[in-house]
Amino acid sequence: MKRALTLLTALLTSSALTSATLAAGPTTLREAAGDRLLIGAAISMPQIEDPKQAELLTSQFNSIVCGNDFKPLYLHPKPDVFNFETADKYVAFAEAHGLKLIGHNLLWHSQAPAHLFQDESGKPLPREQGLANLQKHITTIVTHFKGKVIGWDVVNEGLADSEPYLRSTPALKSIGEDYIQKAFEFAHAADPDVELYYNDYNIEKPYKFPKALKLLKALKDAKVPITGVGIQLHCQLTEPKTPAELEAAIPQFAALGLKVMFTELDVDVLPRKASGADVTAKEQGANPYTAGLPADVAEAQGKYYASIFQVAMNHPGVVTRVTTWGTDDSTSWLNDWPVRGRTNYGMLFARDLSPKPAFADVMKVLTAK
Ligand code: 9MR
Repeated sequence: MKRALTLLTALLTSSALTSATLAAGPTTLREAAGDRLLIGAAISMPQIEDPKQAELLTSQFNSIVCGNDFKPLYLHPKPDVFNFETADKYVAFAEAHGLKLIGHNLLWHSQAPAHLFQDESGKPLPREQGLANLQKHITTIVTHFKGKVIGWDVVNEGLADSEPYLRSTPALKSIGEDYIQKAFEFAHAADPDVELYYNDYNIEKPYKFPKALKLLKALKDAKVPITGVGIQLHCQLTEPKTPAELEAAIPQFAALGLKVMFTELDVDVLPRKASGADVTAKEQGANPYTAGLPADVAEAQGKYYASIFQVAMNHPGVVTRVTTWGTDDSTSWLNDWPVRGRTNYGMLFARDLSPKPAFADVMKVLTAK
């Protein structure tokens, strides 16, 4: 009798809890997004090794991308050396926790080994040699991760900020303009099932959007196997026009038959001159919030974040993923770019991993009827 009573009490309590949870609705980003949107985070080792970080990651997010450890410099440091040891730890973590993994990246002008496209004196390799190196590089890496990543940023930041079209990179100088097309073709040949993306910053902005459209249209016209375009979205509170520009850009990318992803979202609250994410930018700048983020700034950041997620929700089936470039404020690259050593607050979670006002604002957007 006593046992039956205990059981009954337990049942009542658990069903009461369940209905309370149901009435309160989703409590995490991934629950709130459901299957409408992948919610991603860029991570590094601490996020999978530190139990608290890992708990935040796996409860809030359903996809990951490595901020650094999949880059060509680390996976392919020397012509005949490929190193998958660290990267494979993320694969194991993603598999253990049912997270989708995205590979970032196969080709970039930064964090890339010189041997791919330059001789020892720094001169561009002849086209045929550059192409052969690109093919080996991409084939080896994509084959290694076959069935383990859902998609690859195949070419990262190939468009120029100031020149009229493509960025002048070692790959461009060795192979020529079709290096982008070839990169996608080699990746597709190695894994016909994996999604392939072009990823860049500021391509929603008027100065760069036409270049992006030109490139993506040329790739589609040439029947290049590209699945989607990643708009990075390294935003600033002081650049409030982004959502309108984003709204306008998305249908035009979608009209080419591309999925659209917001791949590196953060909202910088500190003053900076550099727009986007030019890694070479270095500045001096104020560091006003070392003692904490003022409530009004946190509130403004929340509104900004919400407006970006709202744009994603406005394009169901087209915008398929929103990835924040980090998880919490302490691990964000914004603490060191473009000014070194500042206390920045670009993410949805605070340094103690608690949700910031922006988290609640994003949840409101994701759960709105
Ligand atoms: O988050 C990355 C940071 O830890 C590195 O120091 C930086 C080096 O270039 O790269 C960062 O990630 C970049 C990404 O790979 C491409 N878009 C811009 C990102 C921020 O620089």
